[in-house]
Amino acid sequence: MKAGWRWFGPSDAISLREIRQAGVTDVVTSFYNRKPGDVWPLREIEACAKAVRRAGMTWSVVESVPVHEDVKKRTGDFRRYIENYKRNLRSLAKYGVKTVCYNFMPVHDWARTDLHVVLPDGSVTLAYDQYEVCAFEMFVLKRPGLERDYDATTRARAKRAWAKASAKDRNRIVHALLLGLPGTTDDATPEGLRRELAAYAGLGGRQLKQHLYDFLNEITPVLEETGIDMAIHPDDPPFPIFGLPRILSSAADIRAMVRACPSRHVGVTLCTGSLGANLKNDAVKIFREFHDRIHFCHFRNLIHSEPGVFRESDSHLFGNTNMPALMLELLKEERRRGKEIVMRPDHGRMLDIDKDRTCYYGYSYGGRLIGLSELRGLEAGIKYGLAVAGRAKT
Ligand code: DNO
Repeated sequence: MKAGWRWFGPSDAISLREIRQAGVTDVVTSFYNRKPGDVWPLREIEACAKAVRRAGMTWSVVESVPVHEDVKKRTGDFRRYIENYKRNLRSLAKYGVKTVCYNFMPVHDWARTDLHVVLPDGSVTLAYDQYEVCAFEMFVLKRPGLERDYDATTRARAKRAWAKASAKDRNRIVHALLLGLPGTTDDATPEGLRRELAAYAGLGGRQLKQHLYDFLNEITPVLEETGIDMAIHPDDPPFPIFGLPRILSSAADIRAMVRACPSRHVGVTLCTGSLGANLKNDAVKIFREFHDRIHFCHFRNLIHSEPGVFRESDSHLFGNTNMPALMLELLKEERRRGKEIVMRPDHGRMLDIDKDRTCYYGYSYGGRLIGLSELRGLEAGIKYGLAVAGRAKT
């Protein structure tokens, strides 16, 4: 496994030097000031690759090259944006960036309802509660047709929860759901969000998926030419939110994409936190089934109190993803390929060690440092176990 780390560029509170000190070899970054659809100047790409190299690491994964909403809807200027995308892929490949993590989720990248869950030891984590999302949709967004996504029991419970919620709690939910989390462009307002949602009215899941396959098949010649692997990020959460169609929430969705896009360069980012938000998803099984299409990994864990209600775990090892079993699958796949796969510890708790700096939600230094160390320890332990077992056999 190659130790990856998401770096938000020169404005990141965490420096490349600190990242290297964490044991990282592979930096995962992008140009966060650029809008989806923009052409990235070659010299910017070169400068970034050089800065990472100077710091003693490699820029091997770009997360993300955002896909313009026109491409997702196949409206407006989508052809030009696809051409721009291809151009960016070619430029990235020139500087050795051969893995692209991106998503095709309409409007919203990822969502949480609480960004400040304080754990008993004083550290802070993120949480999601589908009843709070449902209440937000009913009372803030006032979204027509939400009965299609939430059954009567869920709606009744959401209503009760909202009635009981203090002004502070309501603000917390609204703020969290409208916030531009890393990956999204700007913070939204309820009106702005309503407008963006309206642009997707009438576009169902099946059609959105077809648009994804069309996009991927259109860029496939460039993937073959450059050797770039496209690693789609699963939906976060992998169930309905705001009435938006979902694109990649389950093994069935990955299966359909793989079937529609025969190139092996078309693959996924195995994000255990996003997939694991739906308890029906089993990351280990998913890894086994699509092993040769897993181009990048985000590892972390979740603790559910019930389906649809969870928080990010205290530890990357423990929660609803069986991390040792998954690590074993990753190591087996690396052996088959004769090549290591980049894994980045995805999110981490906010610890006191970071109290004097502003980190992006989920992207602390201390929390991710622990996560990475745990995962590297797990890897070393499994490798040793395999070696011992191998020797015992001979
Ligand atoms: C959240 C991240 C996502 C991810 C994008 C990739 O923490 O995993 O924002 O970067 O979905 O396009």
